[in-house]
Amino acid sequence: MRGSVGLSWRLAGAVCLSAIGLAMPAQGQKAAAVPDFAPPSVLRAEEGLTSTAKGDVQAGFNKFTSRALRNAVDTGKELHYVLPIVLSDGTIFNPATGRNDKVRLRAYNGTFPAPTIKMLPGQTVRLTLQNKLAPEPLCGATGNTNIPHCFNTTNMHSHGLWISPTGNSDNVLLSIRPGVDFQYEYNVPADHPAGTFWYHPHTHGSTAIQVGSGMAGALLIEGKRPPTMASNGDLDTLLKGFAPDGDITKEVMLIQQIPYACLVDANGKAKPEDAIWTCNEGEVGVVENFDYQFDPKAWKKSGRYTMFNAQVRPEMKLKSGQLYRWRLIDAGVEETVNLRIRKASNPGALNRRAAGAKAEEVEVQKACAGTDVTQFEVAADGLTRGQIFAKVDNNLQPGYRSDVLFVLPEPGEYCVYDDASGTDQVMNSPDNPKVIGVIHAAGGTIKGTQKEFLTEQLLRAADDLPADVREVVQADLRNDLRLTKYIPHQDVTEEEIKVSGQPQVDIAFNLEFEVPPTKFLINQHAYDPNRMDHTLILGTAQQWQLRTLSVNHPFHIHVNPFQIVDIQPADPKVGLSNDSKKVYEGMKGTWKDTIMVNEDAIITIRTRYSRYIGQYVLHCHILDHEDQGMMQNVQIVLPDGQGGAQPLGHNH
Ligand SMILES: [Cu+2]
Repeated sequence: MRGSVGLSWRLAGAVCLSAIGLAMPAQGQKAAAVPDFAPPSVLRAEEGLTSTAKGDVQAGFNKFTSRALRNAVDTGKELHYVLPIVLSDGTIFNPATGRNDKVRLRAYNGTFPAPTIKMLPGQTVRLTLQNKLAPEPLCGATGNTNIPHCFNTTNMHSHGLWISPTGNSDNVLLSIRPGVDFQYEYNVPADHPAGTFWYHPHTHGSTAIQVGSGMAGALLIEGKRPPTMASNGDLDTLLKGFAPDGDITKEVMLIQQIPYACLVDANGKAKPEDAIWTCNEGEVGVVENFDYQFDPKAWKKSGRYTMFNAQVRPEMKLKSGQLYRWRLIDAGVEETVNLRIRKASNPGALNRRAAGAKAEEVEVQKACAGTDVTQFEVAADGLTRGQIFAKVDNNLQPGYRSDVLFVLPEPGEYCVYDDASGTDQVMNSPDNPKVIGVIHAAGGTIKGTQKEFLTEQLLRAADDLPADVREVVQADLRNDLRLTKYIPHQDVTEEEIKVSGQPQVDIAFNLEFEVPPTKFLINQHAYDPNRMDHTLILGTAQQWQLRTLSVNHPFHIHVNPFQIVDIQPADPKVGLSNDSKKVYEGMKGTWKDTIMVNEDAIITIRTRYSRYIGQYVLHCHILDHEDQGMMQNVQIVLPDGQGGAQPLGHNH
């Protein structure tokens, strides 16, 4: 649980502790005990306003009266969350020293990991973001929008949600400066898919620093709509019996990489770049120096570990012979994780102090050679797949979500490791296998294969459905684990694209190194806030083609998800590399909001512009690339040839 030995977290500076409810003193530099593993806390909806306003009075702009809000919350129609951002003190376990390093990071709610936010389809969710970071009056002084800047300026992105991108909704073109509160209002439509989404800041210039500081949390839309003969339903209704205590927030596995560094010594003197990754007595790890901490080689040099729910190498206690759902959220900034779960062949060789490429690789080879645990993927980027896809190696990129079902087939220890193939796909730098978590499993042993066990469990879960729809769902499951009664979106057909009559949109990522500094480009341009790169027509469907001219980049677009229709080699004579074949295996036909674009691949996607108009962005989800220019503006306009503009006006 939070506050147990080894993981502690408190606010830096003079922010009121009681408002946050967290105040364990930081651990000293003694050897760290292994803390219990727990899911992120869950953000509780406020029953009234948190301002000092008493009774039924107006408390500021765009806020309900407290009585009206309480009524709305009580009836489940509205939720009100308050989410402060504060500089907070805590510790992170460092395998290299066996100690907990002290860190001081920007944190949502003053907690690490950030709390999970839960919503229901059809709800209005108010989220008051309070920027309590220090003022930065000189920020942005370089005048170049593509030089990282204004690290304490923020905003909120609800990654993957299909809601309005404008005004006080999922609007990432806003800047919330230090000292400013802003109440976002998310109108989650009643037909919104349930699933695993996430939230993080998205202000151009400070995104990498803030997400790298740990500012990312799970955003779950819980589904309670069973399938009927007339309509598809939420997968949650089939899987609800497998959630621990029936609570889907306990399925969250938030994956993060925090490249914290000790930039100054105990006397406040700046350290040389090659010394910043070692934190000595009296030093505090921070995420403040973009050039040092987001250099393409920095993560490797840092020796830091990928974390689950804000823990380095967590020790998880699970039951064998039981089905689990993990909602994997890759909230990392720039590291590829090939997640693999495997029985420890030699648990005695597990080494919590493994540090450095050699020791990490040796540990995996010696300890982790047992049976693979298959990850049965039921949803990609929160959207339920038409058919469950079995993976041994789960390729996760920054921004990806992967909902997987799995069973630990027998009692014992299991390695959770990053099965790097030699080169990190995102960073194009050397990478090695690395244990990032250990599972201790007690309980039963399954009969038959993992797939047979899964099929039997799901068939039984479907027994509760009314007879007519049960027959369809169970026939689907028996037909190689299909889920056609649970998919949220219909295929975008060739015919639909043709009828829409829109030209294909081509996207090409590129890096230019010739003249320093490196240029981060899409279609040969760096981001310009005053340039509209794509104008799209509401109500149409369109095909896009994605490629990269220099290194691999994960493509992400806000608001409307896309369907992957084709993946072709960039050079037909050479074909796809084995790496690309593996990365894209099983992806054709799936819906996603983020997809890795490998150098040797051309990816064709289709999307629909439904319901929402307004301006938003697409970008590379290596967030330091985004901050340096790898982003474009997009707008959806009305289909009247005027973009819905006022006659003689100019404001869309
Ligand atoms: Cu990129």
